Amino acid sequence: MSEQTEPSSPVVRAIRASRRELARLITRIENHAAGDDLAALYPFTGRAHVIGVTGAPGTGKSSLVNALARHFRSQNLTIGIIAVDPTSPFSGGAVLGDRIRMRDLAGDPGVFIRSMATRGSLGGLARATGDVVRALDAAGFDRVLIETVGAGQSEVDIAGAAHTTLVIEAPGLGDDVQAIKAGILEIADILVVNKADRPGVELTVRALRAMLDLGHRTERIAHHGQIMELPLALPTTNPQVDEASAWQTPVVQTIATSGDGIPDLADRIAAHREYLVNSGTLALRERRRVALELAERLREALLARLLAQADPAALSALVDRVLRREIDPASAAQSLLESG
Ligand SMILES: Nc1nc2c(ncn2[C@@H]2O[C@H](COP(=O)(O)OP(=O)(O)O)[C@@H](O)[C@H]2O)c(=O)[nH]1
Ligand SMILES: [Mg+2]
Repeated sequence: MSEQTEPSSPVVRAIRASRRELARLITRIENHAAGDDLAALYPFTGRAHVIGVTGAPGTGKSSLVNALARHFRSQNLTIGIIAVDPTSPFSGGAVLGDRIRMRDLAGDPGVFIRSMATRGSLGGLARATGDVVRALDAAGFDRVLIETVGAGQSEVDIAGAAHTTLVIEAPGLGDDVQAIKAGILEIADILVVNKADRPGVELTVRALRAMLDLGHRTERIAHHGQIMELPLALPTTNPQVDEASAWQTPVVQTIATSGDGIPDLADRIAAHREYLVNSGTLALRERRRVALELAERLREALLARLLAQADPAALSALVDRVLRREIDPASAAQSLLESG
């Protein structure tokens, strides 16, 4: 990995020197037992370009991640891959097929692949994924690819950790305009129509372009299920981000299995990164993301503190009073706050 100076942090030295140590750290992150390590590695983050790859099952996300990873490797970039499948009860989802596809990458010291276990809540999974991204970033990987199934809130959550989000469609799956969820289009920085060797590809591309033309552009940040929407056209309040520099979501055709269209897709990803940096959007998004994460962590910590202080019997009595309609839930919460 491309790092010149020896980092002062033991955990960062360890994960840069040994992928076993990196794997162990990720396990600690999944078990919520990596607080000190995450604090120690945080100053070494902020270098990697994080790319989210989302879409319905079978659209070719794993194949695309594989093809992109090979392309980046040919440019001597190091790659971290995180596969998240919250819809699967098995850790890592359709791991068998993915493993076969990834086999050629797996022996490459410039590639690190990890499937995320799916224990706990989606919010917890999104948080853990964000922390794993930080670990891979601190470990020195140039690009981090996150594969996630578009099946609900999860892809929105996980998109919050990505700088550039690719939404994958395939002909025949998504050419019914109604089937393309508006929410998933909104998180797309680049729309990829994969399986461009299949019939109906033009139809899908046209449907997506029409939907893009319909939707007004908004700048958004997703975090743990919350979406803050701000109109991108805020030139008076933020001169760095104006409409002239607004990103036009491209529609790119690929054949992941043959590699057709992959160099073009990689160019678009690089262009998006450039746009994020040059327009000031990256700094703006990072600031919002940090503010949201801080608020979320504060909320959790305050709630935990309050519940730890509360007398369980009194809490239970309060629940009973709400059930008996003697007090409404908002007033009950207020009385807890005041007694705390
Ligand atoms: N014809 C064709 N098949 C593809 C293409 N990309 C992926 N596939 C196949 O589609 C199936 C699902 O791909 P996969 O990458 O597992 O999709 P995922 O579920 O979105 O990760 C596999 O059998 C792939 O070989 C493509 O561009 N063209
Ligand atoms: Mg997959």
